[in-house]
Amino acid sequence: MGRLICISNRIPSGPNPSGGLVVALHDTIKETGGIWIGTSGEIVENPENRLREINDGPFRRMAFDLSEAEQQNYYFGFSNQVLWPLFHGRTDLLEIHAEYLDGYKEVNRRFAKMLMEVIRPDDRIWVHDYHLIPLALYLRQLGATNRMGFFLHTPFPNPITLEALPNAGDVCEWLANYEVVGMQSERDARAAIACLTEVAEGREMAGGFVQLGARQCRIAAFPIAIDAQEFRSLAEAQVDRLPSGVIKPERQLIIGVDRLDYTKGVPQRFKAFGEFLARHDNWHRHVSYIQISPPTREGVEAYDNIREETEHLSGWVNGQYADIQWAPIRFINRPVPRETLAGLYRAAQIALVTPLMDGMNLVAKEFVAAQNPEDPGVLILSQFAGAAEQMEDALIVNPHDIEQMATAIMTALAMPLQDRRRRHEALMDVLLSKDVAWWSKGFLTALG
Ligand code: ADQ
Repeated sequence: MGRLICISNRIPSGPNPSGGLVVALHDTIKETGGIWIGTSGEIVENPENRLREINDGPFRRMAFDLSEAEQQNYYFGFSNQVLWPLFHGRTDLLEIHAEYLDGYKEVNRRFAKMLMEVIRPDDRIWVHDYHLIPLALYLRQLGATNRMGFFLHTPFPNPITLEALPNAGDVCEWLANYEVVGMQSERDARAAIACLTEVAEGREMAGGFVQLGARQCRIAAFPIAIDAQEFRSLAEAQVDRLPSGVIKPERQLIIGVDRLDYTKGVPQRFKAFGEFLARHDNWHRHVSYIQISPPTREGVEAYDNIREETEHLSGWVNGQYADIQWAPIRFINRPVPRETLAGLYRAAQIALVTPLMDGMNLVAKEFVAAQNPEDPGVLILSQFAGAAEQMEDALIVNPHDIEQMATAIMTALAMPLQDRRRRHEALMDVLLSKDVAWWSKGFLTALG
C-alpha cells in the first residue's frame, strides 16, 4: 500500500500535536510511512521553494513558509475573506479583489511544485479544507496521477450563493480534479453536486459521481467526529478538578464554546438568553451562562465587528440583570485548556451550540460525550450545524428565532431526568458508533 500524504494549510504543531484530526490520521500516516505537509506558520521575507522536514514530532511532517504578501492574499484574503464567508452563506461580507485570487492560486501552484519533489506515484493524497482546493488541478498539470481526495471542513453553498464568486466555475473545476470529494453532511454533498452540474455543466451519475469534462469525481458526505471514549474519560477525570467558585450548587450552568466568528451565532444567543431572563424573573440568580470565545483572524474587519457586537450585547444583558451577587453572562475571550473545557461541559446543564451555519460543529459532540449518563445535560443545537443531521435527539432550534431559543432554554432547564437520559443515550450511541476512526476509515476506503 502507498503512503498517506495528508495536506492541510497548517501542519499540526509542536512535539505532541493533538486534536481529533491529528489523532485520527496519526496511525495511518505512521503505518504507511506517510507525511503531513502544510505551511509552517512562519512568515519570512524570501520563502524557499522547498519543503523542509520538521523533526520534533511523533510522525513525519514537512512544511514551507509564506511571505507577508502571501499570508495577506492567500490566507487572510481569498481563504478567509472570500471562501469562508461565501461557504457560510455570508455573501454580504465578500471582499472580492484580484490580488486575493492571484495570491491564492500562486500559493497553491508553488505548493504543488514543491510537492512534486516529494510524492511518489502510489502515494494517496488527502487534502484538507478550503485553503487548498486547487491543489489537485495544479498537481495534475505537473503530471501527478495519484489518487487524490479532498475533505471540506466548512459547509458548501448552493449554486446561487456560489455564483456570487466571479470565478465560481473554477471552484467546480478544482473540485473535479479529486477522485473523492468529502463533505460534512448530506446537505453539503447535495449542494456540491448541484454546483458542479448547474454552475459548471457537469453530468450527475449514479452513486454521487459527477462527470465534468474529462474528469470524474465522487462527492459524498463523511461527517467528521470525535474520539468520544477518550473525551468521556477526559471529562470524568475533571469532575472534581474545576477551579473553586466556577460551579455553585444553587445555580444552573449554561455553556457556549466557539471561536469568536460571525458564523457561530453568538449575538443571537446573548439576545435569546436576555429574552429568557426577561420572561422568567424567578430564574434570576439561579442560572449563569459562560461563553468562551477566543478571538481568531484578528485584524479582519468582520472579526473586529463581531467582537464589538458581542461585547456590547453581553454588557447590555449584564447591565440589565446583574446584581452584586450575580452576573448572568461571563464572556471569556481567551482559549481554555482542553481538560478545563471537558470539565465545564460536564458541569453544565445546557450547551448552547447555535451557529448560523457550520460544517459540523465538534463542540456539540464534545458536550454530549462529556456528560454524566446518570444525570446528563441538554444540548440545544442549531438546525444549520452539520451535526444536526446526526444529532436529532438534541433540542433543535433555528438560531435566527430568538423567541424559540429562549423557550428552548426553559424547556431544557425543566426537562425531566428520564427525558434527558433518553436523549443522551440516543446521542451517545451515534457518537460511539460513528467516531473519528470511523470517519477517517470511511474516507480512506472511498479513496481506495
Ligand atoms: P471550527 O469552526 O473551529 O472548525 P468546531 O467544530 O466547533 O469549529 O471545532 C472547534 C474546536 O476547537 C473544538 O474541538 C473545541 O473544543 C475547540 N475550541 C473551541 N473554542 C475553544 C476555546 N475557547 N478554548 C479551547 N478550545 C476551544 C471547523 C468547521 C466546523 C468543523 C470543524 C472540524 O467550521 O464546522 O466541525 O472544522 O471539521
